[in-house]
Amino acid sequence: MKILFVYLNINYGTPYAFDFHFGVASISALLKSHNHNVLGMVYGNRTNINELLGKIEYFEPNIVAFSITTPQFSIAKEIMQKVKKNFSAPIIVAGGAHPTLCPEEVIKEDSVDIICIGEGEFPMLELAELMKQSKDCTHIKNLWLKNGQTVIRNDLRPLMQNLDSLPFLSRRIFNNEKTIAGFIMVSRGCPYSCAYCCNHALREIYRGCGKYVRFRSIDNVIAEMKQLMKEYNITSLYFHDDILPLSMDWINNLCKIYKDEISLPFDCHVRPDLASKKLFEMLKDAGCQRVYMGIEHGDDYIRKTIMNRNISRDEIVAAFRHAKDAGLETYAYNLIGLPEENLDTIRATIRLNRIVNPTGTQATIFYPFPGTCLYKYCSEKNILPEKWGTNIFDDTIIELRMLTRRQVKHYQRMFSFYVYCKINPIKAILQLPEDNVIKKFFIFLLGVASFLRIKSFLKYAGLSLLKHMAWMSRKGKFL
Ligand code: B12
Ligand code: SF4
Repeated sequence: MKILFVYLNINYGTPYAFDFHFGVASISALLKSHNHNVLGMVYGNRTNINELLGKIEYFEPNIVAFSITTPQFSIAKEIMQKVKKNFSAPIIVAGGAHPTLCPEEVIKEDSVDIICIGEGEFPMLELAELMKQSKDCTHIKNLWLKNGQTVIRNDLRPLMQNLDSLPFLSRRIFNNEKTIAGFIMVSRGCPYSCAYCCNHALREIYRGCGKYVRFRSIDNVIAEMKQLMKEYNITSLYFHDDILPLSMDWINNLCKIYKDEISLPFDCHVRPDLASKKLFEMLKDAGCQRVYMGIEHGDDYIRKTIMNRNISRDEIVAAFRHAKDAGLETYAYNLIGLPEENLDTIRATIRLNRIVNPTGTQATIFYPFPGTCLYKYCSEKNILPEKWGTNIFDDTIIELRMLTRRQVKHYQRMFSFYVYCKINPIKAILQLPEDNVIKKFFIFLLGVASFLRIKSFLKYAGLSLLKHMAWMSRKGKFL
């Protein structure tokens, strides 16, 4: 069978563009290992619908499969409609976070033939195999299919417990393997229940389907790393897992073997309340250069009660201190624009960032993902949007009682400037958005200063050379 995967990545642009999808690459690898013909396409800001239509015309896929997150869904609908209007042959499958969390909303789209809830590897393989043999596909677990006017809603299959049984990712699927070669995932799921994150909602969907948090074996992870070193000559690794050191035993073993057999610099995500001096020293010793940690919010009530993030200020401060003591760089994640947010609570987040003084920091704008506790909270307070926004760096989509849209946008853009302005003014200016006049002027001044330095150096070097030549000629050395 021929399958074209389309990963929707619109308005998730620079500087955070990431034109790769782990899930799609995993499904593709399994399909390829069963001799199906798979093609991938990233539908980004610069993609034109005609490019996609052209690809379908040329490749003639049996299935066009879209991977969709909630912020992409409104755009996805338009694109899928255009594909359906232009081609009657390929069936359209929608999978990913949004169809998993909001299946009824997605299946009711006329353009969508099938949706996949949850993990897509084996449902897609079964679909491709049965289609190839022209057999009935209506019973495939994890899939909802349309049969005339009715929708067949199949049950979920158990979560894959042995992640090692999957082939390594098909990294070439989007033709950008050089950029993403060092990106790796070694686990699935997270056991915590932060109210803004989809993990508790996904865990609820998978209730009764087996263990939600799963890790690959260390041998399997090391084998993939060795393959990446051989095939792509990678110079560093970035673990994209929600939290890498969830189990101390697992991370301990990984670090030991990693140090001996891989020994490349790497970055990973750590939850502050799991951090300790011992953990960071171990990570550093294995080659870790930077840890990403969520401060998330500086106001205790918002962090603990609204966000259900049961981590104290002291734990946050200690985690960053331990990381620095171990010689690691740190990067802080923060959220602004939460329900009950006001200027004082945003400032509390800025102040907490100043206290921990991370190497880098960013704030994104709260987005109420369906199925999460905070979505329900926003729904009860009647502050949900009528239309889904597309970007968590751009604008708030909920109505805030105590803040205007402009204020939220302003603090998102200027967040790292405010954090560093009292600690390191030069760094603060460099953190300003690219289009900021002060930043532009500062960079111009830096340019002038370095030009003058070069000029005075040249002048000095020229004068010294002349003096030296005069001395040499006085001594008759040129004769
Ligand atoms: C790593 C990660 C990223 C990485 C890489 C994402 C990527 N392109 O692969 C980066 C940093 C780039 C990223 C970006 C974003 N992410 Co993100 N990300 C994750 C994370 C932590 C893991 C995802 C992952 O790779 N899992 C492992 C793979 C194997 O599983 P998977 O992606 O879920 O795919 C499986 C199934 O979903 C399904 N599937 C997926 N696509 C398709 C398509 C078809 C056709 C089929 C049949 C099946 C299928 O099969 C796959 C294999 O089993 C999850 C959290 C989580 N625990 O899931 C959030 C998560 C997916 N991200 C999320 C969001 C919102 C975003 C961003 C909008 C903003 C942000 N938070 O930074 C952008 C959106 C980008 C976009 N274009 O939509 C949300 C999605 C919520 C929602 N309701 O849509 C999650 C759930 C986190 C959260 N907030 O709770 N993300
Ligand atoms: S710890 Fe991180 S990944 Fe886990 S539930 Fe909380 S926000 Fe989500």
